[in-house]
Amino acid sequence: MSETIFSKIIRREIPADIVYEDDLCLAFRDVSPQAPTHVLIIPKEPIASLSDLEEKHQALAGHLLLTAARLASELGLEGGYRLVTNCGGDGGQSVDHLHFHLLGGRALSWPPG
Ligand code: IU
Repeated sequence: MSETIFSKIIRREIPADIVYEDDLCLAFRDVSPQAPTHVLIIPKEPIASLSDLEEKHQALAGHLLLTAARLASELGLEGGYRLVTNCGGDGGQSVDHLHFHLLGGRALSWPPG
């Protein structure tokens, strides 16, 4: 896949407010927050979207979800939160590097637009 701005964030070529990093993933605050807490959790491997995950990514996919749940706790989202990934055009995906939005800090409505 072609590279996105998220690869530049991973390499620290452009700044981001990073809240967590390990060998497999990075989490940083969204530049356009849609809730008091809005963090993006991304794999370091440049996978385009959820639809591009393969069997070999099983452990990585689990790691991303577990990291999101742990960050929600560490960021104080005891009242609840939402974890969402937009996939493809109709899903509203604008950056073609898999990312999970962790949103919380206010009551979130449903369904999304
Ligand atoms: P989407 O699900 O692909 O639409 O989400 C992309 C998100 O990436 C969106 O919420 C942007 O505000 C966010 N973002 C960012 O945090 N930093 C950037 O440099 C860019 C996008 I480009």
